[in-house]
Amino acid sequence: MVQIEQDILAKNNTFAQANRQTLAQRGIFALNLVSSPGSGKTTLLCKTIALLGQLPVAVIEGDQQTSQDADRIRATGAPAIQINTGKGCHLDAHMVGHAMQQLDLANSSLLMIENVGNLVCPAAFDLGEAHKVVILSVTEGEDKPIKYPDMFRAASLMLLNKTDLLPYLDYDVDAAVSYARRVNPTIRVIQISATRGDGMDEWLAFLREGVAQA
Ligand SMILES: Nc1nc2c(ncn2[C@@H]2O[C@H](COP(=O)(O)OP(=O)(O)OP(=O)(O)O)[C@@H](O)[C@H]2O)c(=O)[nH]1
Ligand SMILES: [Mg+2]
Repeated sequence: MVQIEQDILAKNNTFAQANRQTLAQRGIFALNLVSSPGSGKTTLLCKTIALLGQLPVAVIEGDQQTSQDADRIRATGAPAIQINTGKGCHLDAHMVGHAMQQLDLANSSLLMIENVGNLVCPAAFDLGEAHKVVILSVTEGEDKPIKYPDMFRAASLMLLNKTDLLPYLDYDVDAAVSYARRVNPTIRVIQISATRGDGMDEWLAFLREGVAQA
């Protein structure tokens, strides 16, 4: 079992390295959005695309079935490719490399990859992204970072989403942040509401800064 896992990850890492090199050559800032199902990844992407203005953005969508999320992205006017993983629970770097070839990626742009919704499998797979961004919504409970630590350890940024619902919930934001920092002391946290727009300025500044550096 250990041998098989090492072989799969080694092969993935080779493809991830190739993706990373292509992205670096073209000045593309790529993010890998990971979370449990329904935390608001696609909602956030649609909102982000609407607010970004002139900055070109393309999206790779990962789900087990359907093209619903890619359809939602295309409705905003941004190019999107849907990858269906079938029984698979995560995207891998080989799939993403193919999708990158099919997408008409602009130089000096943003590439957002929405991974399959779950807090386990996507943590282990490098896609060649600059950062993993984990989205935790306030309806999921404060304790997810310590129950699924690999994902929160692998991410550079945690977006705490659906904060518009806080008045209706018994949710301790400080506890959620401190659990995240327990597994990853350097993780950055931005509180957002993808539907209402809270926190979008800070998130957009992070994206613009990333593209400028890429
Ligand atoms: N109240 C509230 N609801 C939100 C927010 N963001 C997303 N939602 C709702 O949460 C539900 C799931 O949102 P999606 O964007 O489809 O979530 P997702 O993470 O893309 O889901 P999967 O792709 O299935 O993993 C939808 O009903 C959204 O309207 C938010 O900031 N506040
Ligand atoms: Mg989605």
